[in-house]
Amino acid sequence: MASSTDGEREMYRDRPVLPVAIVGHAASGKSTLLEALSLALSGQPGGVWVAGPRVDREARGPRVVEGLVVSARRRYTLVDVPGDRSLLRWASRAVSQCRAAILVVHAERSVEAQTREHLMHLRGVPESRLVVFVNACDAAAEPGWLDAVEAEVRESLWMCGYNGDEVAIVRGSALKGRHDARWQPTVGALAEVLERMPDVSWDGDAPALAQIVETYRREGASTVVEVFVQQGRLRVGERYFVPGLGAVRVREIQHARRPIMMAEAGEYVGLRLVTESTGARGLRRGEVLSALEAIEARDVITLRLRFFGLFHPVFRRPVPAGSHAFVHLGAAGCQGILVPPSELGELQCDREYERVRVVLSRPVWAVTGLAVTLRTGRCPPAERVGALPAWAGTVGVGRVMP
Ligand SMILES: Nc1nc2c(ncn2[C@@H]2O[C@H](COP(=O)(O)OP(=O)(O)OP(=O)(O)O)[C@@H](O)[C@H]2O)c(=O)[nH]1
Ligand SMILES: [Mg+2]
Repeated sequence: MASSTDGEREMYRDRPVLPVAIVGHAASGKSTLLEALSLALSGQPGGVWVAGPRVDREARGPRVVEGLVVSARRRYTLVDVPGDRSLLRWASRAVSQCRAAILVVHAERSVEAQTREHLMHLRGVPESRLVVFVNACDAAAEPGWLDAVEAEVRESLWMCGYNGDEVAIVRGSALKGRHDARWQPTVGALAEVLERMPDVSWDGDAPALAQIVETYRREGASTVVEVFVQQGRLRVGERYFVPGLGAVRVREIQHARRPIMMAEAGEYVGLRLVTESTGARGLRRGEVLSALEAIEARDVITLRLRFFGLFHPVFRRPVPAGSHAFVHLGAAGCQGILVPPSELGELQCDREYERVRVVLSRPVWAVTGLAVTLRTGRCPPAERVGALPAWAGTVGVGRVMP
């Protein structure tokens, strides 16, 4: 019954919510850790493994999935980010919403390419809400080797702009940590680090603002989407504005597959929306629902950019001013033209830049601090007649500046 479900949800809502991104190189054990950690957190007195991760993973290929688990002291949304380099854009989505992160490093392979790339992406998550899990220690028995791995991890933390000595590092095994009595305490230790992380203060009383992170079925005027509530509250029956589209009305809200009447800041929820203007186009990933008509959609953004050439000798080719780019802004994707500071003709791929502008092909919601992935490649300057963008890959990450 809906009312008892609501009552159940209310019970957990007295605990603060924390979305945590689980990031790291491909096959480092992130998905395995999500399960082990969910078991550890929900195994505490008063803990509940509420839902997930969602099972539609195989159906839609590797993608971001979330699980909701309640511990003794808070509600965690554990966000599993796929590690493959071709899926780096998913990391911008997760990093834009999550206020804490677990970086998974495989004990046998130590720091790898996406370990550093994800770490660069995370900048903005404070040291106090970042923890490194050195996984698969069951397969790398030598303590001397693990000390070396830990040293390399700290060095990478420093390189990526963190105070490497202030970040907690936990050694353990996600695979064995699910049921093996010898390894369970290692996942327990990770759960303890999470429990000690400071709370995030969500602005629950601000006007509602939610970003669409996924769109699903469209049935006539009704569309099912997944959103992350950035601030305020969304309620069933209320109208919200989608810039460039018009008004939508919320018909249903689901949280962890349960119907609820209201969604709160910090939560991922499913919405059934009805578009009020006839003939309207579909809703797009990255668009926002807002209680106010005037929200910050920009067609020029300024970025603080960090190029991966800092670590990869592969990305040494400079990016000329006026290059085509593709930016992932949180969950949104948009084409644009790169405009470096006027004194620079091109951007070196092993640097960090403070004020790179991107002229976007359409207005996109881009609040200050939003995580960005930048794709360029064999990009001819845009003004050349007939020049078409040829995407070659992700070359850097950054954040939106004021
Ligand atoms: N020995 C050992 N193997 C592990 C451990 N954790 C994960 N694995 C194995 O490593 C492989 C990859 O694990 P996943 O959890 O799928 O890794 P992932 O990081 O989610 O991979 P992607 O999503 O592809 O980036 C699987 O075969 C796991 O069984 C561990 O603690 N010890
Ligand atoms: Mg995985």
